[in-house]
Amino acid sequence: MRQRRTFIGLLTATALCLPGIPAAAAQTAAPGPERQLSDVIPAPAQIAPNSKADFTLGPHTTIHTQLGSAEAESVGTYLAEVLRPATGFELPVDSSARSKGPGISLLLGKGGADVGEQGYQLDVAKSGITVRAETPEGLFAGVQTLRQLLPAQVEADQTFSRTWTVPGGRIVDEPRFEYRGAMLDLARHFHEPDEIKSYIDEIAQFKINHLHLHLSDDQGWRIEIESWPELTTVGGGPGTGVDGEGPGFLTKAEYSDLVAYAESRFITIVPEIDMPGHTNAAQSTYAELNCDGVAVPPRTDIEVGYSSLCIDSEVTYRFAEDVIREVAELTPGPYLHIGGDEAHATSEEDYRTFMDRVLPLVEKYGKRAFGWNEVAQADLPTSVVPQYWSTETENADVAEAVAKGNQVIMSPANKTYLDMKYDESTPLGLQWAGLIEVRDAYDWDPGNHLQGVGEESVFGVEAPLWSETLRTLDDIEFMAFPRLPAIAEIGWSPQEARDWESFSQRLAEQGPRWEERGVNFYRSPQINWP
Ligand code: TNX
Repeated sequence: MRQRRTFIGLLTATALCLPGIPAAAAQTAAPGPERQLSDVIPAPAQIAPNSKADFTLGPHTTIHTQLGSAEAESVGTYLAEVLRPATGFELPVDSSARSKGPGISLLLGKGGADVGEQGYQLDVAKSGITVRAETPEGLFAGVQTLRQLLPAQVEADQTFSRTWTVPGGRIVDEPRFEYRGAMLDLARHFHEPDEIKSYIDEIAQFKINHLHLHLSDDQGWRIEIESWPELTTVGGGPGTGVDGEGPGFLTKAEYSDLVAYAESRFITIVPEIDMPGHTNAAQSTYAELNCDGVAVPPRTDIEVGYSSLCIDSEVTYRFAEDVIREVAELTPGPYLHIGGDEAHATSEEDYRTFMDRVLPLVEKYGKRAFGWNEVAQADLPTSVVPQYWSTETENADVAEAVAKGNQVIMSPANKTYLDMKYDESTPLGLQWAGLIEVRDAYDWDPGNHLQGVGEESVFGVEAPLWSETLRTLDDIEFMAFPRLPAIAEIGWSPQEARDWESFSQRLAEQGPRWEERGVNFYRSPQINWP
């Protein structure tokens, strides 16, 4: 990681009542901005407020975007679409560099601080706002920051007649880890494409840049595979949800549409096909995937660890290759997750045999393999990324892989599992990894959590959300918010820029924003919601 400049740390001359100024005079002064430059999740790397440089949006504000860049223009269009309903302003997007008027400029290329591929510099001055980045992705991150610097009402879908002021100053920002993920489990309960898109819109605001989709498990198979067509018609058919809900699966067209939608929010889809365990849906659909050639009965209970593909059968590898090939072809992103967790019905030797044959298939079809941390029991090429989900802080296999050069995604279940209950009274969720209140999700450091896995071996962090108990988007939102922003901040912000007091105050301010957007969230008693 590059050296960070130390910047002016602290805040808000605007909020201070300066001695010598009579209170009455202070009251009649123009109101300052509702927000402070530091009121952002994830906390930016560097903040330098300037209370004399607030910018107020107006009916003539234009969004100027980098000349000749269609991508910058589409980020500008996204910003305009976010701001138009509540402000009622026209906010034309202009990529011609002709009009000069007051505005918000989204510029690509050098000219700002060195912020890497994902970072941005945001300058708020009286005359206008400029976001500079090396990539459209960086501009998008800057736009999310800008959005949070406006009053909560900006998130409403009806127009308010009021002032829209952004606090003045400069933010220079880039992520601590390049990978910041969330996961949805479509297998235990299918989630409709529109629900997934809605989740994408929410997590993008916190600079999450990957969405891992858990597409197959014992209960259901949720992605169309043309060479094994009954996986979806039967394996994803009626009654395949945990409580007998269903059918549900993504056609290839729906999956591709989701990939494109996510891409428009700079989120990469990471598909997961879980093998060699968690395969009951496939094995109840196709008899030849069982060693005895007899299809197992379908199951919708929430037991784990009972299913295994037949390791000695060539059909298993034809199946694995067909599935990996078709999913890889559909997926423009660089990663493909092959699960590998809780294969308790597969012997250790068989597990290694399976991984020795299947991991190279992921590479054959052009993808980098992810697997749950059990994959570290196999002989791992250094390109493979184990995703650490265990609750222990020691794991010899993972430490050994890291010593050989593998990187790890950190998802310790007792910190990042969004399906764990908040407290005993949480109506949804499980509690095998413990109860996870907001502060538990926030107060840990992925750079020193797991023995033998230091900062430089951490590829990123991810917050999985398993769906045994979750059906609707409301359910998903209730479990994800407000813990998802905690994980997002851990993944983005420098460790030294974050602390619970500050986070809990900034999180409180997200409450009204979720309310404006109609997002369900858990009103944790740890937070002083306004
Ligand atoms: C463990 S974590 C699982 C999932 C369950 C989850 C429930 C992991 C890799 N496997 O199969 O859905 O717990 O919290």
